[in-house]
Amino acid sequence: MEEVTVKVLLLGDEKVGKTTFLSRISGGSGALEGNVPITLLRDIDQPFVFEIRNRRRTYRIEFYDTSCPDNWRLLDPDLVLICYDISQRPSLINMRRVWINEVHSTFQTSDHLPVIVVGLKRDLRSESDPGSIHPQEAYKVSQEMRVDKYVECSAVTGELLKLAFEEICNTASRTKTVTGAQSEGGCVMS
Ligand SMILES: Nc1nc2c(ncn2[C@@H]2O[C@H](COP(=O)(O)OP(=O)(O)O)[C@@H](O)[C@H]2O)c(=O)[nH]1
Ligand SMILES: [Mg+2]
Repeated sequence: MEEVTVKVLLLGDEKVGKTTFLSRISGGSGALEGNVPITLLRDIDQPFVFEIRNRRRTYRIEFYDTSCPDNWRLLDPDLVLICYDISQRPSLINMRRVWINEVHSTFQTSDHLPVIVVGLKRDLRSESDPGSIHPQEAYKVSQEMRVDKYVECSAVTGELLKLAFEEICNTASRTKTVTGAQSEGGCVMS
C-alpha cells in the first residue's frame, strides 16, 4: 500500500492550547472522547505522528508545533492550522494581525496552501464575557482571512474534538490529491 507523508504545522499564540490539543489527539480514541487522562507531549518529541488509512493509501500525518519559533519557517508544510483560544480575544486578533501574514510571507507556496482555523478551549466560552469569542465572529474572521475551514473543540472536555480531528485529517489527506485541499467556495464551518 502506498504511504504518503503529510506535514501539518500548528501556528498561533503561546498558551492557546496547542500542546494540549496534540496530546489529546495522540492519546487514541478514548482520549478523543475526552474521558481518559492525558499525558502531555514534550515539545522536543516533534513531530507528533499519526497514521490514518483509507482503501488505497496510508497517510503518515506529521504534526509540527511552533515550540521552536525559529525552525518552523524552514518547514514546507502541506497544511497549516492557525489556533486561537476561544476565551482570549487577543489570540483571535493575532490570527489576523500576525499569523496569516506569517503564512503568506514565509511560505512561497502559500497560494495553494490550505489553512484551517482551530478554535481551542471551547469549554471556556462564556456568553456573558465580552472577551470570549462567539463562533459566528470567529467564522467571520476566518472568512476575512480567506482560510479554507473553521473548526473548534475543547481538549479538556473532549467536546467536538473527534469532529475537529476528522476534519483536519480529511483535509490533510486531500492535500495529496490532484485537486488539493483548498475549499472552492471559501471558508467552510463544521
Ligand atoms: N479549560 C481548558 N484549558 C485548556 C485547554 N487546552 C489547554 N488548556 C490549558 O491552557 C494552558 C496552555 O496550554 P498549552 O497546551 O500548553 O498551550 P500552547 O502554549 O499553545 O502549547 C494550559 O494550562 C492548559 O492546561 C482546553 O481545551 N480547555
Ligand atoms: Mg506548547
